[in-house]
Amino acid sequence: MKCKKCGEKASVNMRQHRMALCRDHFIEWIPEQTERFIRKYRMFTRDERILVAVSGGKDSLSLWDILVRLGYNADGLYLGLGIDAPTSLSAGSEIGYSEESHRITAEFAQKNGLKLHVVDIEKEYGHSIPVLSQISHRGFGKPCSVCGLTKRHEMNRIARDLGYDALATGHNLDDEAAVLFGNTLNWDADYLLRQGPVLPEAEGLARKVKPLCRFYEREMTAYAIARGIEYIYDECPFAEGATQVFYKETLNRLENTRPGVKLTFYLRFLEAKQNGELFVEKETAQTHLHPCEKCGQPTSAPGLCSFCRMLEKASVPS
Ligand code: Q46
Ligand code: ZN
Ligand code: ZN
Repeated sequence: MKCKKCGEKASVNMRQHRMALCRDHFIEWIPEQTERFIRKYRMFTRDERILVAVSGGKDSLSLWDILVRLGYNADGLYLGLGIDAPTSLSAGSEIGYSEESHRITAEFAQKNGLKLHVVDIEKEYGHSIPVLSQISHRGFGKPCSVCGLTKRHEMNRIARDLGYDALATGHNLDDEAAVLFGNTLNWDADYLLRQGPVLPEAEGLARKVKPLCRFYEREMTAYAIARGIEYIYDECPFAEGATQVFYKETLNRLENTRPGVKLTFYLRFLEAKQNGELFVEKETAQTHLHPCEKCGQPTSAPGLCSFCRMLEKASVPS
């Protein structure tokens, strides 16, 4: 395989684009494409301040790297989830997942002279995510539901408190296609209507953007390696067995026989949504939101938002 741009030996072959590139052209191509997506979906401009949610994984660190290379004003936010010490919920989490991902993220920021905000959930709310999950009895023995709820709440809180214009996450095409697959299997109208590269700012909610949503996961791995970015290889010990992982594997099997199927699935969905051709006719849930009585973030539940209710159940004063 030869690089499409220079004819040298290619190191990344992208079957879905019928294109192969050498290392040097690949690490130029990724930011060029990202810039195209940022403009196409009107994510943000160079005058705006972006907060990148960084987990220490290849996607979020690559996203931060790309945005900075493109000249955007992007700071990082790391959430310390406390997924380290073994608890009864976490056999096998002895790798010190949170400690290691924090170290990697902090080193990346320092090496590149970037600003990183750190929120330690245990310091902020008295308990780590696995413990909060246990004592609030949410999530059927898995901390992912409390973890997701907490991450959304904290990312929104920091983005708004510190006056950022947009909150960027490193979701790639494999993530988005898996979520879309799940939402379609369940015909979940609310989620389908809200899924996309940009979720606009609304009363109390920061604008959320996903600049990497059209890149395959393996492209992001290739980018991180080609740029020499150190990232955490181990997945969160709780990720194993998650429904999303099963959807990803299913889509990968389809992709192996029909290269490009994942990209088409996602892009056709975005097109249909934009043209009003989705078979779901519902106002987005955001229309009936009001501020939570405790934290002020918008919620559709009466009184407290789900995050504050979870804290209350765990008897943590918020
Ligand atoms: S970090 Fe949190 Fe994930 Fe770990 S506990 Fe589950 S949701 S798997 S992206
Ligand atoms: Zn080349
Ligand atoms: Zn609240």
